[in-house]
Amino acid sequence: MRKTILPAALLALSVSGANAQEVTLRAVSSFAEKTQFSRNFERFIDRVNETGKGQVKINYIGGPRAMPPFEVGNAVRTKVVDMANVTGAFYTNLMPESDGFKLISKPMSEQRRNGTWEYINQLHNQKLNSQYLARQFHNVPFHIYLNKKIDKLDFTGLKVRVTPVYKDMVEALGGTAITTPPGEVYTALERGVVDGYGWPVLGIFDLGWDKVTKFRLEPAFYSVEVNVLVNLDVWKGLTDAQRKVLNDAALWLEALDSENAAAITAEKQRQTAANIQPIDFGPAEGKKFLDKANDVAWQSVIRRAPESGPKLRQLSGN
Ligand code: 173
Repeated sequence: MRKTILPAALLALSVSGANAQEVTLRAVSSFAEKTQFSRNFERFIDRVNETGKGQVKINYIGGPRAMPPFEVGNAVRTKVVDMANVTGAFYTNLMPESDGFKLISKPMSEQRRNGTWEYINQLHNQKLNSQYLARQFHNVPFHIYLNKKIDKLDFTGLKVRVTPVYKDMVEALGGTAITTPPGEVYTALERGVVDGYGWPVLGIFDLGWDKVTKFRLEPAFYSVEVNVLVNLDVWKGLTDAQRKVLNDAALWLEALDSENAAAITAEKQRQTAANIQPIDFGPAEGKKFLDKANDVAWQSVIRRAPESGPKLRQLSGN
């Protein structure tokens, strides 16, 4: 009798032990499900759920249908959710220097080597009670898209939908900046509430905005950043093995950036085919535009975050 009971009891013990070890993390995205800036995060979730079986599991609650995008940063901070896919532009209210991340364009492999990741992680620990697990979309810049043709780089009389990413720059060019989450852009364009909007070079087709967009202003500027954050109390409560699953998947996620260049080429062709025309005033005007965009953004970051802004600028190398 004993011989048969003992292995069964041991088996039961080890199974319940494994169950007790597996942690489930609730995750949200600040971008619509299955669209450009959620897609890689969703792949990351699948990867964690595969490689972390029995240790860590991510329960994906969803995108803006589950939570308004501008509330996502605070939700990670207060542990309303355990993990989020969110751009710094959406939590500048809690961390003004997060508006400076768009000005840091080095690849993550380098940022992890040269102390940038560590510094930005400290800022997230302190101000957002979170671990800065990963940053995505290296080498993906932003554009201003317009429905009115302009004949010089001057936005006087134009209303442009913004987030903190584009606000200073639109205002520096004389435009009126109107802040909205992505979910309100289509209707604002359709109704003529705005004459254009800021958005990355990728992603407008996922949202149907190609149907309400006429022009793409050149040149592209800044660098998209979409971060994976984990609530810091949750992070500290994980085992080393669980943290390793997440860190390994984070590096894998950052390596997906090698797909970006081809995606941009394809997207621009698709925009051309959709009759979205470039507006381009040539290299000299383009350089003035980029210098101005860079200057006004750093000035604004340093004004609002005088302790950390200069350090971020130094790390950025621009
Ligand atoms: O335009 C936006 O909503 C925005 O700020 C952003 C940031 C990163 C990726 C996509 C959009």
